[in-house]
Amino acid sequence: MNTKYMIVSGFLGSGKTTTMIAMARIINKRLQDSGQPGHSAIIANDLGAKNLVDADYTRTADVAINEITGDCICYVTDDLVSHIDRLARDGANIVISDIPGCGVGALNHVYVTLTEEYPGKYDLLPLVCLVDPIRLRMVLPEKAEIHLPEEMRFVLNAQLAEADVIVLNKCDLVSDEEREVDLDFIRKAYPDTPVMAMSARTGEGVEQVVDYALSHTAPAVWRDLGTDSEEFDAAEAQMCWYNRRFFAEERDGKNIDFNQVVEDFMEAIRDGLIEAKRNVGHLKLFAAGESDDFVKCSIVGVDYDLEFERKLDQPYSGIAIVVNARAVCESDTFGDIAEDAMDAIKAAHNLKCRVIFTECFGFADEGRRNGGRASRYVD
Ligand SMILES: Nc1nc2c(ncn2[C@@H]2O[C@H](COP(=O)(O)OP(=O)(O)OP(=O)(O)O)[C@@H](O)[C@H]2O)c(=O)[nH]1
Ligand SMILES: [Mg+2]
Repeated sequence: MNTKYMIVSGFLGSGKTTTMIAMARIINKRLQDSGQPGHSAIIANDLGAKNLVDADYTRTADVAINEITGDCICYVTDDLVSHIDRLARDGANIVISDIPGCGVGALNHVYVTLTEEYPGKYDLLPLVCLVDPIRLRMVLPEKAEIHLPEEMRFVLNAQLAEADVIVLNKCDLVSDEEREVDLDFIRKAYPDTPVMAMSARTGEGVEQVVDYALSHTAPAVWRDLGTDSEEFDAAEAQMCWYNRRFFAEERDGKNIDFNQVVEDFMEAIRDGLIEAKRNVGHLKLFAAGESDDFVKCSIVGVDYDLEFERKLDQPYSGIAIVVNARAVCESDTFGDIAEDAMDAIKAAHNLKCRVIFTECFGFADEGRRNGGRASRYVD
């Protein structure tokens, strides 16, 4: 039997990782309950280094996981195939992957390419695009101001336009009436696309989305999404990626509450962004303590609350922290904001910090492409 492969797309912080974990758990339980062999597995895809927050977090969820980092799955088809096949050799019969949250093009670059270059190799399940009700306000008729540049509307619309099924996630955050308004808007804007609603956090509606995905196949037919346009380039050019892993320890070796350190660090970055009049699509942090103790938290925009999915159960004298941001900000400005935030927690909590790695790059920054080769000479 062919391995099934499904892509979950959606804007930064729309809930792709949370959804993939929720879906994988449901599928695994169904397989187990029915005595069928196999399991589902996740491929976490992002730009930048390995061992990012999403992969570390997914590893805490007893779901098989593999990472594709450094590039979007849209441009590394052979790599994607080898990852799917490796997971399949380890017993996975359903593989779910995401694409980076500013990404558009999974339909044309992944599904259509797989169909052309590896015909019949996989059963392609519907391309699920998640949308968060608050982000949706960017494209609703009232075009609410949520402090993201105009070009981001283009990305959000293009993501919805390439979906085989659109899922309004985070329904727990809105009333039933608001949910109906949102669903109605999506149905009218994309009349040919089925629309569903769920909450990956509470689990409401996730079974139905899994049912839909497993009982349909993706048509995988090329669509013009306008990604060769100036608008798309302009949207991408405003994004920066920040990935840092560091070890923070209390200078006198005392055990301290690192949940408070994490909160102060995240809030300091938020304050810096507000001051610079910039925003972040998703700022996330993960740090693992002893055995299965960990802290994971996110902010999906400067206007949103800081959310802890989990807090540490016990204090520590030192802990390795990984922080990732996908921001709408110049990379050098974001780098400075993060540095200031780190200085602030060092002073407030008597910490010393060893940086294990940092990456901070704009999507279109010089020196990122072309194997990193870039130079300028001015007379
Ligand atoms: N209230 C609520 N929060 C959710 C839901 N799904 C995800 N979240 C939260 O939204 C934030 C982002 O979720 P992720 O699953 O990391 O989002 P993502 O799309 O994978 O983010 P990126 O990979 O950075 O683009 C986290 O704080 C989640 O806990 C939901 O259904 N309801
Ligand atoms: Mg994610």
